[in-house]
Amino acid sequence: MNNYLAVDIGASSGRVVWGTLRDGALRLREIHRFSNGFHEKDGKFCWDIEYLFEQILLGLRKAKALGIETCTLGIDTWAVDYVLMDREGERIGEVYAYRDPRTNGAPELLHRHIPFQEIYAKTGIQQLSFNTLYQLYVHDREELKAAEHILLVPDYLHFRLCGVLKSEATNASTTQLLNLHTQDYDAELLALLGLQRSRFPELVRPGARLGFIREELVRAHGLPRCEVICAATHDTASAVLGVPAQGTSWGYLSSGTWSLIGVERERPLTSRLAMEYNYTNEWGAFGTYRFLKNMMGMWLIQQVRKELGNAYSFAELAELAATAEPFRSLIPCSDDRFMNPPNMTEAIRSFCRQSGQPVPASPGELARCIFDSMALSYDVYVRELEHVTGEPLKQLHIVGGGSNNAFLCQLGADLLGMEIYAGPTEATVLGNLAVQMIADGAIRDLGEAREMIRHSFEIRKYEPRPEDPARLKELRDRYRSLG
Ligand code: LFR
Repeated sequence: MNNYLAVDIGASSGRVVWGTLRDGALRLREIHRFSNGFHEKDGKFCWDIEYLFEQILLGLRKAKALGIETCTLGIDTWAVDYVLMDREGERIGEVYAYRDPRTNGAPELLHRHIPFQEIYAKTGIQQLSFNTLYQLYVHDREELKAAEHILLVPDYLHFRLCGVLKSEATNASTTQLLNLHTQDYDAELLALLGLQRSRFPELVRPGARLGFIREELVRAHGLPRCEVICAATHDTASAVLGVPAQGTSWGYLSSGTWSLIGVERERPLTSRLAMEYNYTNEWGAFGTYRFLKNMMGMWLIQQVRKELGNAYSFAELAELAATAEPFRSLIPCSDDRFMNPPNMTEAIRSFCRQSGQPVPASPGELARCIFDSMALSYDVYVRELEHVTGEPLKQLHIVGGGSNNAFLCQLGADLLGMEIYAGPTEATVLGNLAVQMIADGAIRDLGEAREMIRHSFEIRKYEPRPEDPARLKELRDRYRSLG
């Protein structure tokens, strides 16, 4: 029996999970869980990359203590953020977090040199001001000049573990620097940044075998003998692999700190409408593309919960929301003002105040405002998605932590008038493991992996309850009018 370890690090937490295949079922055991978050340092918002690396080593040590002597390992993390490294393999400067406000206004500056339409035609990537393209554009020139290598976070962690320099394609596509036509970094965009192609390692696809963890690390930390395999290193790419769907006409909603809503396609879609709606074509594993859009996700409630002194669990906040008055106040969830405000509760209240709505006061009212608004934005985006692809969706799969929120899942089903399948929570870990298992020959292909996930984990079905069409229209109009 082979041991597969998934390291999955999101913006708010990370885990090391042990996966095995037994009697045709996939089993998971969480070995190590740790918190994550960016912190402010000298006015910059940064990730603590050394801490994250230590947590991986700690997880591996725990794996060894559980009797794992040999294994494969795959890493996935959030996207777009990068590490600069010099010739000697030393990190240069801090690792900026994508919520750092330094990229506010950066797209407008860059678009003076190249219009967004041209960038979109090349890359098919949605405009988000924190994309690596814009981050590098405003990065300190001296630091950038000194950098021999620019590595996305998982690529850097791979390097630290096994000394191999590669650029994993699913994550690299989120840089907004990959050209869909040449399938490599785009020369013109690199030239605009003043960077040579050699600063970025060679692209590799999920499933590539990177090598074994360095002997000195194994000895110094008491680690298992572990081969690093490139997972789909962008967490969203892994999450979508882990969607237990069958057939056609399904959409997904990967619900974590972000809500990523979209469909899987075999070809990118870069039509004018796709650009206007700002849909992205992120590269997936096994020749797929994720045609999706980012919307603000659990970040809103995570922040409010923190500001309530962590006095309520997420489940309690959902229960309180369920008893609060519905659709009393709404916010445009994905508005920039909610990206990284000094105080989320205040940002929500002040929006409601300014837009003449009742100001949510209690925890239940705040949670209700967030969940109502999120469910309404699912509706807006699913309608857009159907319009732009010309293909109606029959069902939506919600995976990730948000799939546990029964209140929000039901609300989504009601507003969308569509069946929602919720779960598994650990889709990202499962997608990460699936790539390793396929690389290993233990699973044939993605279809088999999804089938196995479907049979191994509980998936809850939410049927839409009838809604009054006039009320639905009123709600949609109200939500769209928020901007
Ligand atoms: C989700 C995610 C999104 C990406 C955002 C920033 O965790 O990876 O896909 O747009 O974080 O990296």
